[in-house]
Amino acid sequence: MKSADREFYEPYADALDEAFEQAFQEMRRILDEFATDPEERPFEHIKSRLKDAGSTVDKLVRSGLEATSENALARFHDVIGLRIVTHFVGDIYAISDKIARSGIWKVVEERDYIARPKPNGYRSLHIIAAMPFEGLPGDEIQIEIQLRTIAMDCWASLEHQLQYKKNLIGNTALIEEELKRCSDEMASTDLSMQTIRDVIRARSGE
Ligand code: 0O2
Repeated sequence: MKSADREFYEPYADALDEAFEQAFQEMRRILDEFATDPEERPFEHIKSRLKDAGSTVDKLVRSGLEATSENALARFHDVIGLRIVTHFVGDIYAISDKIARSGIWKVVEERDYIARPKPNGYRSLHIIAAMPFEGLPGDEIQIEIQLRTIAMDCWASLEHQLQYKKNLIGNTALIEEELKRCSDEMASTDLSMQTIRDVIRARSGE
């Protein structure tokens, strides 16, 4: 953890560091249950991040809360974030099932932005999961797990890049429309790729 973040998250910084590591290892364990052969894995990569002090303080202020680490850890579910990027849409739901049955995490909420994309075209499955952890407020930590395909991740990453640049120009309606169109086209490709995989699996008797 960077020193500015450590300063903000005290007196919970050590416990948070441990919880962060434990959450990541637990997710690796769940994912390894699918297959040890990298070729057979249902995911492309996994990323983890601890929300930095600056964004956490901004969010606390926006939420009308006092900017303390206790408030952040007790009220927010995204201080620890995990992102799993899969090859196919079906893998997202297979992994989310395993998470729900892991016994370690209790699923608090599921936000399915694949079944119901955000109006701007954002797609992902978000799971808010609670993990017991002594030494943190309430002796637990809530984590945001984002699951998305490579195509959804590609769109989100490009849209994020364009977000602040877009604000430099006037009429953004056309750009927003185009971003939404790109997202819909990528979702359509995701569906086709899933169908191709299902056909291959059925024919090869998998
Ligand atoms: P970062 O750095 O990725 O963490 P909340 O988190 O509860 O305050 P909200 O709107 O209730 O906010 O949560 P939501 O939208 O379910 O999830 C927020 C996170 O999802 C964001 O985190 C992004 O990672 C991602 N996300 C949501 N909408 C979009 C979008 O339109 N475009 C892109 N590129 N990502 C999105 P942060 O905190 O913004 O950033």
